[in-house]
Amino acid sequence: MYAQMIKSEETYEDPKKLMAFQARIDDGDRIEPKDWMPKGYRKTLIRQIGQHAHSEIVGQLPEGNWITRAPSLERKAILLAKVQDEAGHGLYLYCAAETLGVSRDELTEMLLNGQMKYSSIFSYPALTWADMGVIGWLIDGAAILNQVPLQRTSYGPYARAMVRICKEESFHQRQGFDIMIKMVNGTAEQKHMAQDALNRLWYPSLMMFGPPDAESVHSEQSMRWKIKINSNDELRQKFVNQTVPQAEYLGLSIPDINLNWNERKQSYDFSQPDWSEFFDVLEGNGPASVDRIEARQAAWEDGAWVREARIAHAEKKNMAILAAE
Ligand code: BYC
Repeated sequence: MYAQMIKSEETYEDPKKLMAFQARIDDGDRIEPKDWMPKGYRKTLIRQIGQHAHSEIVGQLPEGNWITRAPSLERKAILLAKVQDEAGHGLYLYCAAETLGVSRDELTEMLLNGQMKYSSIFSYPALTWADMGVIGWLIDGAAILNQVPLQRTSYGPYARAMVRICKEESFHQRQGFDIMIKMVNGTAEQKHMAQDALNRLWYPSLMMFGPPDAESVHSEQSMRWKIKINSNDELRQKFVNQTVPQAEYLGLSIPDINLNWNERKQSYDFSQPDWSEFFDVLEGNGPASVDRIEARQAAWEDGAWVREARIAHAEKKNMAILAAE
């Protein structure tokens, strides 16, 4: 179905319907699953919501790997709850994508065969316990900045999924910052681990917001349709402005010699990440890219019996209903 949509993308759309649709968006109307929508709008949403869902699910892997090694029972319970939340976020988002006529199985297939992406940040490994702190502090912090405006996105099921997700992300961000506070007030070795995690994950965190606006192929149309509310660069700047004082509070240094408060802009000047590295990661060449897809592939194969059992159960139920009629 999704493949058919891509093929028919160029086909004619009634200009009157297109204009009426844009007028609804401009008026701030919510678009619901049964409403008429341009093929490009549907396709963009499937791409963005699908990739967002995949990011939540793949995003469980680096943290899931640390549950057994969490330093206390309390930290273990908190991390477990957080990782379970990410699974829930993935499920809300797959459900929102399904309202657009694509199945979760199709989306998963596209992740596994490389047709669909997941957030670049999860192609980096989590090497120490301090990475759990930085993931919560920076990665969930970046996710909140990106997702809070998405609560006002034009597609109803996506906007509603975001409301619950954002509440949980706030807890995730705080637990990450709490780990960082503990680490920086611990031994010299713990503080060093915290700084090292920040050094490794700072630029990958900046990449989460997507390429610079000038290279963002989808932004203009997505913003016209209010699928996206802010540009990639706007959110990246907001993230830097928000994070620098937090790093100062922790007594950690952002690994950027060009970081400077710009009085005129009332914002920080900062160095851009290495964008060639970003595009390379998107091609599947990140340090943990192969591991991530292999893990998802194994999970998909391990879960085959559950899918088969559910289909068999549904068929049995339908037969019973038919027999009773
Ligand atoms: N990683 O035209 P652009 C989480 C792709 S999970 C990978 O600017 P767009 C969490 C982009 O897809 C949070 N790919 O695109 C989970 C496009 O390629 P395609 C995940 C990226 O869509 C567990 C191309 O680059 N959040 O927080 O207008 C534990 C050109 O880009 C990335 C979301 O998914 C990237 N970083 O803007 C802890 C938020 N950036 O598709 C935490 C929803 C760009 O044409 N998504 N690309 O092949 C969005 O807001 C937007 O899709 C983006 C990109 C801002 C990410």
